[in-house]
Amino acid sequence: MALLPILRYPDPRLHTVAKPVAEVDARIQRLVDDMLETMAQADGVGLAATQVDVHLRLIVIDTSEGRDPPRVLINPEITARSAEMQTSDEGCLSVPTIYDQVQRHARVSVRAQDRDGQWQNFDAEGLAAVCVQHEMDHLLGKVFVEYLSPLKRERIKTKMLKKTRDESPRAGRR
Ligand code: K1U
Ligand code: ZN
Repeated sequence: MALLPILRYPDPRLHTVAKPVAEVDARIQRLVDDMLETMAQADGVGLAATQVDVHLRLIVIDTSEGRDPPRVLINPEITARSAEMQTSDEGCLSVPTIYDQVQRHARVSVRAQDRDGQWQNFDAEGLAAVCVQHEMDHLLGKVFVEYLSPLKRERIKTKMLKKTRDESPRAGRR
């Protein structure tokens, strides 16, 4: 297994729309395993393939604090959304150190293939519902900061560019 580099906002590749996975083969299973390792190492509760610069409809989620195995969602679709909404703090491994409030559906029903290519259905609420909607936005090229005001978004963009420069001061120099 391998740790994959995570794209950082405002990298334009985060706005790529992912394509469906045609076949769940050994290459996809290896990507799943690498994404699970990358998510765990980064202390995340979710990760979308978009964030590791692979533009396929694949996400992994682990919101159960070790009680259940992580969920692998290949070609996920939301089949039902609650009318009730909830507002909660969100973070993103592609926008480190930034947390802000986002309103989402309180419950969603999801249909997706698992690591073996089998179709599964499940209902999510609480953090799992937030995480599914956040990760599915990534597959559409949307980052959670796009729900915030233009002013906040510009401040975050500036902060992330500075953070990236400070962490690798030689990058981009001639
Ligand atoms: O970058 C990502 O897409 C992963 C992201 C998922 C997420 C967490 C919480 C709300 C929405 C989306 C993270 O894992 S952020 C870091 C984190 O571990 C966390 C943040 C807030 C609450 C719980 C966990
Ligand atoms: Zn994210």
